[in-house]
Amino acid sequence: MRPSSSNLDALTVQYVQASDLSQVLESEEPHILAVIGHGGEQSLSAIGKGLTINVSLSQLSQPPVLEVWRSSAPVLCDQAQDIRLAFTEEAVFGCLEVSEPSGKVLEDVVRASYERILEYCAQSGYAHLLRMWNYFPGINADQNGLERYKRFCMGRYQAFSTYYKEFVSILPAASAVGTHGGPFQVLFLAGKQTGIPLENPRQVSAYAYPQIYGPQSPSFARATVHRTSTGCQLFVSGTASIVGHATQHHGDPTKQTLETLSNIDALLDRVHSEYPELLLAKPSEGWLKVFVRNQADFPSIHEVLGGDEHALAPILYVLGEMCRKELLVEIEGMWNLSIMPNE
Ligand code: 3EB
Repeated sequence: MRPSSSNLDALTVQYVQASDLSQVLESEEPHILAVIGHGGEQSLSAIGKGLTINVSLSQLSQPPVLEVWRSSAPVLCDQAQDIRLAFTEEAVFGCLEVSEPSGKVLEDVVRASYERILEYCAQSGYAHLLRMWNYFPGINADQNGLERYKRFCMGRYQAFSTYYKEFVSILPAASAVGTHGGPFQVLFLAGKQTGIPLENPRQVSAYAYPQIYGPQSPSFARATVHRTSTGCQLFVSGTASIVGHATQHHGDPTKQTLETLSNIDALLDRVHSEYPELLLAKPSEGWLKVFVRNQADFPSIHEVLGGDEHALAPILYVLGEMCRKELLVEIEGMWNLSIMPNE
């Protein structure tokens, strides 16, 4: 994948086979923001460019690939206490990993982590969170009588509501996925320019979910549009088979995948109607990640997404648990958008 000529300062994601990595990194230095491995099949310790992050989710696609985030602008790396950082003039990619101390409830770990990140963003000038990824083990497991995902939502809500009176308008796109083990991990992208949150017309906003889903509703936007003088990105949150606020198609991975695609289509339509000057760039300038709860469902999910008509972008499939036990599949993505030149 090459950067598009119309959008030279694009952020791009590339799925790279381990055997091609050194070649890609050599040609791209110093423009690598992050190299993310899933499942620990590859050793990342020797990379030394951008952030190296291991997420404890095994890949279903073959051959295994690494997720490489890069910018066409030069990248510098730094560390702010326990947050690892890779930044350009315009944006920062960060990673915070915290092992959960035994005896501490998850919301306390999450609140403290989010407060650290919000504080860093405010102080650094990269004040606008655009996209966040949350990974932690046992997402559906019970901790002292409450599901860990619900505890996660409590901690995140507490941090956002402490920092912002009206936080709905600043919420980033997000994903929250259960891993097979390891620390609580937050990956984030923040920018100097604000991100514009977008909601899905087919879905109740997650921050307005009723209490049946947990004591605090999930604090994220369905998507964020990030527009700067040099480029424009659309970040789409983990999207699932939810219409209104209810899970659809219990037990049916094929129908859940189709419903999820309808949700993503509805979001893309909304982008198109609200910002007619923004054009979805070529599919190869986007990137999708599909989280699959049960390995046995992979063939049917792959069959739906493998079809040409849905070949929106390159896809990475990983095994991961979603926040509701009934959800079998979740899809997220990022696209570079072209800005139509003024006539
Ligand atoms: C949903 O739509 C599915 O809590 O950060 C998707 C993306 C979901 C992000 C989060 C949760 C989160 O409610 C679950």
